Amino acid sequence: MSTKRELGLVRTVKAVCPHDCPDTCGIVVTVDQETGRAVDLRGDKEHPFTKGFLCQKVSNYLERVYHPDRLLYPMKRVGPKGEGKFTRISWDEAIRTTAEKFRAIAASEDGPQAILPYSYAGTMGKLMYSSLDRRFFHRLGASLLDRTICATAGAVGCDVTLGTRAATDPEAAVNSRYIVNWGSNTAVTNIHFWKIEHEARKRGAKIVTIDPYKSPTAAKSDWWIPVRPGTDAALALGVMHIIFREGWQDDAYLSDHCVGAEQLRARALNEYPPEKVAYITGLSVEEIERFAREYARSQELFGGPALIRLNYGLQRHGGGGMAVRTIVCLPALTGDWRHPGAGALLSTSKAYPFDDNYLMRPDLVPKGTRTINMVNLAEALHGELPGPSVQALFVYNSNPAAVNPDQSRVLSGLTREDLFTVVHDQFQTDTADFADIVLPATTQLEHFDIHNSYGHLYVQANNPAIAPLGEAKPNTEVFRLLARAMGFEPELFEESDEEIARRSLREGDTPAEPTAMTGITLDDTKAGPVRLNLPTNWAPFATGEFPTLSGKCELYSEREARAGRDPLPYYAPPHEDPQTKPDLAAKYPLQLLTPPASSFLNSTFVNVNTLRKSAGERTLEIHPTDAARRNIANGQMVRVFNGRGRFRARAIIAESVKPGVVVSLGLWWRKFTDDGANCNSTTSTATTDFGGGATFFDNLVEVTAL
Ligand SMILES: Nc1nc2c(c(=O)[nH]1)N[C@H]1C(S)=C(S)[C@@H](COP(=O)(O)OP(=O)(O)OC[C@H]3O[C@@H](n4cnc5c(=O)[nH]c(N)nc54)[C@H](O)[C@@H]3O)O[C@H]1N2
Ligand SMILES: Nc1nc2c(c(=O)[nH]1)N[C@H]1C(S)=C(S)[C@@H](COP(=O)(O)OP(=O)(O)OC[C@H]3O[C@@H](n4cnc5c(=O)[nH]c(N)nc54)[C@H](O)[C@@H]3O)O[C@H]1N2
Ligand SMILES: [Mo]
Repeated sequence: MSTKRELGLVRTVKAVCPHDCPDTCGIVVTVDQETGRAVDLRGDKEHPFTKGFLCQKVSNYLERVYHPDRLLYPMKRVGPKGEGKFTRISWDEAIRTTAEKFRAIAASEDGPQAILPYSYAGTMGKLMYSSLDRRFFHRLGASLLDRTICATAGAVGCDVTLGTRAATDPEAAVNSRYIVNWGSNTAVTNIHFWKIEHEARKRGAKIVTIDPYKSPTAAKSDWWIPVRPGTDAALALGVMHIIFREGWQDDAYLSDHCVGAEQLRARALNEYPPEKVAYITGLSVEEIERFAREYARSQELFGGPALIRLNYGLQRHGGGGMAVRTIVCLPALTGDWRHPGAGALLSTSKAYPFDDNYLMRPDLVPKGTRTINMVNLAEALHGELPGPSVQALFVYNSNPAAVNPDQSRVLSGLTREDLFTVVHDQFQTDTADFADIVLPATTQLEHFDIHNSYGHLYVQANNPAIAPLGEAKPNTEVFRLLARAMGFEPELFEESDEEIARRSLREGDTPAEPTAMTGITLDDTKAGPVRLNLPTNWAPFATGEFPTLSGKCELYSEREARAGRDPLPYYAPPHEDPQTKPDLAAKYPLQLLTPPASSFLNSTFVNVNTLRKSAGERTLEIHPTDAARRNIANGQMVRVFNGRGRFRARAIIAESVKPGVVVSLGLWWRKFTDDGANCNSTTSTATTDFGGGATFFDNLVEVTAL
């Protein structure tokens, strides 16, 4: 290869990792000019944030791109639903069949709302995630999908307190001296930020992890705080109690930039004494007192401000939205928002002013169109939601047969003979097995896209490196073809992907007030990552300026009060809480957490042999006391079950969990299991208090030896 390189027979292309991860890595792909094949893929050393290193999954990306199981042409079903028997058809037939079906449903009594698009974040590119697809379904008048499966509980929770997502400049976090990974497996799910935490540690920072599970992050931290699942709001309120009791609060920040400090103080002091918080959270009073002291006094004790790296684990419980709303009050009490890289960091995605209205055209949605919460796919497919029953499902960027809660009911819904299902994917996923029509999708190496990030502040274009494999097509092209077949207005769909990207950047606009993207052109981003127009050491709330109604940090929320809800933070127990649901816990006493395995990205990569081997097999980590009570030996196969379903796993007896908690790392494909189920056979479709989010980790089960 080096000779080819010397002879100028290879070229390099700047690409972007499209997967659902905060890091949004810069990638360099080397392509053999003679064969057109990508021969090397590595991290872009010139990327200021991701700095040339990739995770294990994407280091092996060419194995995924050139996988022998790539879908290469459209197919239609020939066997029973779910069996996965298909025969090749032309694109023309696939598009025609789909358009005919959509037209017939739209013209029927049920109307177009009987059609449900189903997508999530298989790719996070602005074009492939949400552009012509949305325009198409909006124009069609299909049911709207509320994309709640991951981030909405915390997003709405943050909004209540801050008016936006909790954000700070991730690169400035090296300045923090007390870093709390709160429900965040940073070492696995956000590896470039973990590197920054270590940079801070070299400068004297202490790293703490609050997690019921001794995750790789907890194991490598200076202190693991094993909170009981779903009780983080109580812990945060206990910390507030101690801060107010000791007078450690930043009174100037509270009075200048916050509303409701007095009310919050009264709530925390009266209702969340450490003894009560210890009972709820399963922590000792000493642990709570020590954490509050270290966190609130990090300047004196560690020489700098504190940062909470807040992530998704704590959101996946009944009270997940309120937990986030509560935790993001803390930096106002301590005044940590004053300092760059301190405060709290959930997601930087809102820092990017892409023109989403232009991309998705919500104005095309017919008035009165219903919205279906994606977490309730099981209910939607069984006709249990208001409005017409779902007769057609179009799945792309997602694998609901594996990732959705209540798996067995999702599968029985997908098995309905009268349901017309189209799946557009790169692989024959568990969901594709239930399709009537399967469409082959390009990978990121084969199409163009433009990206924001939810973990850094750079805009990046993904330049295509290779030609599409087989007859694979990008999402945008599929919806162009469908729009043509439906006879929809060409001006909505006949725009090139690059043109859409330019318009989404608002290229050429000269707004009265420049934005974080003014002046950033597509051509700049094609050459490499471009930082948003934000100051170095960006600290959005250093001098208040919260984008709430009051313009302040809303410790007390007038908006919540007007909506008839509690205007102050409080602890809401999980739906399936052993403390408050003793009857349920008598049958299913263990709280099951099913976070993703590090070698997989949710259900993506499970079919890549190197990564599946690295993940090993399905396991269940269980505390020695809980194992002994059930006569479970280390390494023995167990059944994990509740009223919704069951799956098998190999027991690992370990103190990585406290008694009462079990962990099974997630999202296997059914076809790679011996029982045709994954952990989502046990999870429920109950939703979070804010944002209608999924409650994957709010899940009581029992375990027996097999
Ligand atoms: N390698 C890899 N990286 C990923 C992903 C992946 O699948 N694999 N997924 C990507 C996606 S889509 C997302 S959303 C992010 C998720 O990023 P994270 O939120 O970091 O990931 P999780 O592992 O879901 O949850 C983090 C931790 O929360 C803990 N947890 C569970 N319940 C509670 C609780 O009640 N309180 C507290 N304090 N902690 C709790 C879990 O045990 C887990 O260790 O990661 C992204 N990055
Ligand atoms: N029990 C449990 N369940 C969970 C979670 C958990 O921690 N525990 N995590 C939850 C979270 S955080 C999330 S974000 C969701 C994720 O749910 P999904 O977004 O469904 O994620 P993936 O499993 O990664 O599936 C994405 C699919 O998109 C396909 N794809 C990739 N690129 C393209 C493209 O360009 N075009 C098309 N058409 N398809 C493409 C991939 O091949 C893959 O099959 O899962 C949730 N489910
Ligand atoms: Mo996610």
